[in-house]
Amino acid sequence: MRTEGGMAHNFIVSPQVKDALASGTGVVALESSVIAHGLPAPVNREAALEMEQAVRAAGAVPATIAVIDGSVRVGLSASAIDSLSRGEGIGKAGARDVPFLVATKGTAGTTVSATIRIAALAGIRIVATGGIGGVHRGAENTFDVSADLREISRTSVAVVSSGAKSVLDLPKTLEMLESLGVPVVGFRTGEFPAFYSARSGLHLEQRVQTPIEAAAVVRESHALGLGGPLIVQPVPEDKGLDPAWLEETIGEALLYAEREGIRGNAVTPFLLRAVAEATGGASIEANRALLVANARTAGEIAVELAATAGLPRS
Ligand code: PSU
Ligand code: MN
Repeated sequence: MRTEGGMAHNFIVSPQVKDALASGTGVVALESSVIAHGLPAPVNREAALEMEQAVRAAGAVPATIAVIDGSVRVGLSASAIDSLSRGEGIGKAGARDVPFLVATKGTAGTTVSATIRIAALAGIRIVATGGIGGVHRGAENTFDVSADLREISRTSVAVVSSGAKSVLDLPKTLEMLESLGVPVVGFRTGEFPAFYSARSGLHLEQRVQTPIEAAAVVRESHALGLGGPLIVQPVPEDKGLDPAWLEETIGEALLYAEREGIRGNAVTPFLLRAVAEATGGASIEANRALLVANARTAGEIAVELAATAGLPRS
């Protein structure tokens, strides 16, 4: 993929993203599994474009990442986003899936794990998403723990999310993030957000109030060679779901998934769809709102990171 002398032919950074990186403009990478599998049409396409717009409004340049016909793409055209939004036949790629996809000329939306690995290769330092993958409920039996966690821990790319998806076991996910040595910082919150809902009851020890403070944590994490950090911000207040109602809905979705024998990387998309149906689409509106808010915050942090790049560290 990356050759000694630069980028290989199957690693394509768009001209806009290339220019931004060269001129020291802030860049935010965006994942594309949420487009291909996380949200239904037409909201997926709308949300993808709104996220890009939110990054631009903050003064940074968006770089949506995907694998298309065997090429790793950093920065997508509107037509590429359109084809990912149609979803049918489009794979879901974690970091480990990328080599096979490139070798066989496949196409896939990239999850957080693949997106941050590719972002790091391209020299991008921050990614925005909705909710990261984590430790699934019942993982003590299934061993189902998202590759996002390990990848965040070994990749110095900041991730802005609304915590981990609420279908997961959030206390175990936080424990795992601690074990893996990932800094977890609340952005204007002292509580680990529960994706569709702002409240999880899980206390965060570290909290920042401004993009400048968040950028400082990102720089220091990277200086220490740590992964992440994971910067978490709650869903916008008017779109958040009631935590008790959400829990009830998730309980039903989990039983349904078990009855249907859903396994592997199909679990998360299946559960998100089941929750969307049970909430009459309210979870989709929450998801869209938090994606856009996270893109905006990541854009603001990227601008601060760019502003201070190259200065001597104090
Ligand atoms: N955020 C969303 N919706 C999503 C995802 C994130 O709002 O669908 C995707 C991300 O790509 C994340 C993936 O990496 O879900 C986690 O999938 P899994 O649990 O199979 O690792
Ligand atoms: Mn999994």
